[in-house]
Amino acid sequence: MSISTTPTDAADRVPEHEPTAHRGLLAWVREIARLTTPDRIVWCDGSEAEWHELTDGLVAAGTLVRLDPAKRPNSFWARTDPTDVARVEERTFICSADPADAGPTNNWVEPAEMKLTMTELYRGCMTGRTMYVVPFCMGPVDARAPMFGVELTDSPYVVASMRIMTRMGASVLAAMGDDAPFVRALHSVGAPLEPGAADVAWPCNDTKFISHFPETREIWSYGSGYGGNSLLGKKCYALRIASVMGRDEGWLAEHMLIMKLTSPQGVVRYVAGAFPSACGKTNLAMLEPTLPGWTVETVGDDIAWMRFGDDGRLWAVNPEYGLFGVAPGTDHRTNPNAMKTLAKGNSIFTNVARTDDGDVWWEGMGEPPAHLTDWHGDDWTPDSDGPSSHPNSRFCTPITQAPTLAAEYHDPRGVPIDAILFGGRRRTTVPLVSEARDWVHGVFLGATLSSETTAAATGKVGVVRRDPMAMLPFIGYHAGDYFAHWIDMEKRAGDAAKLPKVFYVNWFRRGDDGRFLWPGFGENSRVLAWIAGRLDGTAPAVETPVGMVPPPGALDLSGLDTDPADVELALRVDADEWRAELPGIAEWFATMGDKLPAVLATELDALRARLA
Ligand code: GTP
Ligand code: SPV
Ligand code: MN
Repeated sequence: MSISTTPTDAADRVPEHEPTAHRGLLAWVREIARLTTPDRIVWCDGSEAEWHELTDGLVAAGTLVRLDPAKRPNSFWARTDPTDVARVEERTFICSADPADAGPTNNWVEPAEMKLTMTELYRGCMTGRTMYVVPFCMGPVDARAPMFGVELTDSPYVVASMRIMTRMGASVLAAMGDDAPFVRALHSVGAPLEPGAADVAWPCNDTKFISHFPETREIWSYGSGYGGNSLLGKKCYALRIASVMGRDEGWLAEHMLIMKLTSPQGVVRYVAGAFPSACGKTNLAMLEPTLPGWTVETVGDDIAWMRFGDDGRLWAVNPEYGLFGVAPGTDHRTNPNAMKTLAKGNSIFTNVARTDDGDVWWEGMGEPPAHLTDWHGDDWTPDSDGPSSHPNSRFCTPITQAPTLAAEYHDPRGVPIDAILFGGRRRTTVPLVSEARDWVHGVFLGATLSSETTAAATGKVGVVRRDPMAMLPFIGYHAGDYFAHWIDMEKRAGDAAKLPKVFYVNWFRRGDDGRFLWPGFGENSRVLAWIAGRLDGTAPAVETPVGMVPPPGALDLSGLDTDPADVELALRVDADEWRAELPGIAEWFATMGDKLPAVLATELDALRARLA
């Protein structure tokens, strides 16, 4: 890292102290320094030395606790303020010039008004702190058009996390040259430190804004230090801003895992999957198949950027460099490959529990130890009231450590997608797997996707809501325009046969007593095998009102110890349950007004007719 300036003259220093000649960047850094008045400015180079300096400082500040290096090399335990634990959707804004461009699914404030409000919040907000300049690139730096961003932040925790989650530092800054366009991402925890004042381990502010200015490709975030609120390359850039870029330029930025699936015969298929937050993307992306002979390799676990190749196919790139995964439920039985990734160290664990011998623990990781320090920092025993770890506690770890990483991960062209899965968390109604009849039907399935809310966002958990393409909190423009953009992909493809086939999955259907009807995790390979069979044209399917499903015997259940009756229930399409869905879908579509593509209204009518 290089320290370029001191407080008093932060704004006016000459460029030789700054490791770039990028005028636009320099001007912006000085402008923000003048506004936020940090004590110093640090240009991050992404080096090992910088990582150690940052993490040592965070340990000294009490934000991080170093874990036992013998168990967790170069790894740290973090606890947040108990009010700063997840994305804040009600404080997230799309500040498009025209409110119609934000649509019915986003909060909107006029951009000038939002900037006025936030400028006053930012004024002096970095007093007593360091402003870090974090140059980063979403996706490979050697891409034809590398997707640069620079985050200015006063949180060293964010810097350390960005080093794991993105390609970051001196090499990116060099690649930006002196005039590359970049997304301006401004972040502050909103906790200025007056001279002599004591800091807290997790500074943040009760006032929070996560604002996006789509026309100018800017992000302004204030008040939160956590996850998608503060690691601005992730949801803010790679989904909300990038979805607008994709609308303007003819591509898709999606909340999707990307996997490479290889059959026992060696046939390779690339599958993308959109499931809402905390609904199974990371687990599916790293799956250890229970079906012999099948292999799953990981390209991405959360975000996919999909562009048409010269061959007319949709090629997907994972813009991220790390995994920011849900900790609870992750275990050697459910996701052994995540456990192996974490065992290599170099990770930050946030809001999990710490064991007395310097390791981490969370719910679902085998038997609980007799004593833990929980995510509040309190003593915890198996008799304690609440869970030891926050339900949205996370591990942050380099994706390159995943034993399942596909070689194609590094390829700037990405991988050609054969199938898109949509999936949600539904106790009832939605069958284990179904296949769309065609592209428009597939878009209809995505546009009407529903799921129970999870702890990944603040608010009530377990409430069924529409979550189109698992993008409800992330579509950076009008959802009706977004659906039209998806529909238009068929025209863009030229040859519709080259578009991915679309499937709808639900790993979370339950029996009357609340038990999962399908064992999930590695057993999901059985569903993937059927999907691969559909792509090959070898697997049978039967028509139902909601799509095509595997007939009895079509799923390979050999060696599965789940009751076959449960599997049958998991696959069931119940016309009564589906009829009960119709008013909700109609209501949802009505919120799109005249922006709802007519073909989707036609699909709903057709579904209604098939269920009658
Ligand atoms: P985000 O990172 O928030 O976008 O979440 P995600 O979609 O990557 O979800 P993830 O894979 O982290 O899974 C979330 C939770 O669901 C974890 O507690 C998992 O253990 C659980 N889970 C994942 N896959 C399955 C499954 O197939 N069956 C069941 N029952 N639970 C699952
Ligand atoms: C999600 O909520 O979908 C996440 C976690 O992947 S966060 O980065 O906080 O958005
Ligand atoms: Mn996610």
